[in-house]
This record gives sequence, structure tokens and C-alpha cells, in this order.
Amino acid sequence: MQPSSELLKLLRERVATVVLTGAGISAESGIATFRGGTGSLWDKFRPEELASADGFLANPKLVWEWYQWRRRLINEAGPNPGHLTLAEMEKELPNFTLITQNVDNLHQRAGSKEVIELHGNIHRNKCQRCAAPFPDIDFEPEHLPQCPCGGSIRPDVVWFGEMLPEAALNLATQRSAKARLFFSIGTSAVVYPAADLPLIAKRCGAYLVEINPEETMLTPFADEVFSAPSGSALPEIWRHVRSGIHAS
Ligand code: BV8
Ligand code: ZN
Repeated sequence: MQPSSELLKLLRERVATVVLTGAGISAESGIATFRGGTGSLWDKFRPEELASADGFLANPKLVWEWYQWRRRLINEAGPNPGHLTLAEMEKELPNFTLITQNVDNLHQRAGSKEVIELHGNIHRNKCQRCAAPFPDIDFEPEHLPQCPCGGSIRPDVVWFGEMLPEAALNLATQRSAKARLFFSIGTSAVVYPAADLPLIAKRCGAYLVEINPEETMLTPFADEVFSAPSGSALPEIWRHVRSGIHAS
């Protein structure tokens, strides 16, 4: 999958570039995706049951066990060449924005400095009632952690039906509207409002690139599609940019 001369030109001209990532960019780190095939995070449960305030209210112990299980998976995993390439691109491209739907912190562990986290971060906790942060709490699922205000402590991630952090969403939307080049990487593009961002960029004139082994809702709108895993497509694209290889 060679990048087109159009894509190489935009990257070599260092135009305003925005990247939106989803669970797929962490798949090659061994972290199951949400809606993928076997082993997907939702295999045993439905998203509404776990990643929702009602689900937490109904069964806080189950939701905490699911997040603790995911935290252990993430701690045993590491960034893959897709994450590492994006950290490289941030260093080289003066006008580069990374927006992620992921909560796994793997972009930061790969060296990305500015990461707009639309859905929070699994390593942070907060009080469900007063939103006080609780960085490092340790507890047994039998004794779920409580805030002094009486509220329950929960992972600091955005659940279904919850608003996204306003500042993060506003910044992501502004950067997407100004993008000349927009990459949608490893996302099925079904979760809103994140899924609006590539369409906003496209409407505002951006060249839209999708990297995903499967077709998605976004594929028909993309100017260029790499039907490949991001762990190999991203390093390949970046290698062409850096080595000045002229595409056919
Ligand atoms: C809100 C954090 C508003 C928690 C997550 C009906 C229509 C439209 C919208 C809605 C609707 N009903 C409800 C809604 C709104 C809802 C929504 O969009 N639902 C969808 C499912 C229809 N959205 C919300 O609720 C949002 N909030 O709208 O609030 C509001 C308004 C007023 C008042 C109050 C509220 C909140 C959404 C955030 C939910 N939280 N995560 C946690 O992680 O535990 S969402 C979750 O899905 C993750 O963040 C994940 O990133 C995200 C999106 O999924 P993807 O990242 O795309 O992952 P997925 O598995 O789907 O796809 C992976 C892709 O990777 C696949 O395409 C696969 O082919 C590809 N892939 C696989 N391997 C690779 C690869 N790609 C590249 N390389 C590989 N190797
Ligand atoms: Zn509290």
C-alpha cells in the first residue's frame, strides 16, 4: 500500500494535519477492540451494561472488575509501531494534532506530548458526584471506594450518554475544521460526537485518509484508504515521507 503522490506532497509540505484514533490502533498492542471479532472487549457484555452511568449504578462491582481487568491488560501491553510513528510525526510536523477516543494512555507511553483525550483516561479516577480526582486508589472490589462527599469513585472515562469534556471536544472540533489533512485511524466511526470530526474536516476541505483493515461508515468519504493494520501502514507512509521515495 504505497501512499499517493498527493498524500506525500501534503505531508512534505507539512500542512495542518489532524489524526483521530480509535481502539484499532491499540489492537496490535494486544488490546481487544470494542466491536471487533473474537476477544472484543464487549464479547461477554454489552457496552450499555458496562460503559454507562446506569450500568455502574446497577452493578458497580462488575463495572469496576471490568475496568481493573482492562487496566491490567493495558499495563502488560505496550505501544506498537503505529503509536510510535504518530509520536515521530508530532515531533516533525509543526502543525500536528492527535485526537484519541481511546482511554488506554498508549499514545502518551509512545511519546506523544499533546493528546486530546475525548473519552478520558482509564488510569484516572473521579468521584461520580463531585468529580474530585482520585489518582492512585487501591481497593478490593468487595469494598468499593467512596469519596468523602459520599459519592462513589469511578474511572475517569466518558460513558455512553455522558457529555465529552467540553474543552477537549471544542479543541478537537476547531483543529478538525482547520485541517488540510485528516487521518482516521482504527475507528469504526460509529460513536458520536467523535465520528463527526472527520466529516467536519472533509466538509472544510481536508484531504481525508482512512487506515483500517475493514470498511467503515467513513470509507465512502475518504480520499485515500489504506486497508491495512495501522502498525504497518503508518510506519510505511512515514518511511516514504522521510526517504523522499517518489510514489508511482
Ligand atoms: C454523548 C470510553 C450526548 C469508555 C467510550 C444513536 C445515534 C447516534 C448516536 C447515538 C445514538 N444513541 C446514542 C448515541 C450517542 C452515543 C453513541 O454514539 N452511540 C453509538 C454506539 C451509536 N454517544 C455517546 O453516548 C457519547 N456521549 O453523545 O453524549 C449527550 C447529549 C446531551 C446530554 C448528555 C449526553 C459518549 C460516547 C463515549 C462512550 N465511551 N469509551 C471506555 O472505553 O470504557 S466509547 C468506545 O467506543 C471507546 O472510546 C472507543 O474508542 C469508541 C469508538 O469505538 P472505536 O474506537 O471505533 O472502536 P471499534 O471497536 O468500534 O472499532 C475498531 C476499529 O479498528 C474497527 O473498525 C476495526 O476494523 C479497526 N481495526 C482493528 N484492528 C486494526 C484496526 N484498525 C487499524 N489497525 C488495526 N490493527
Ligand atoms: Zn465526591
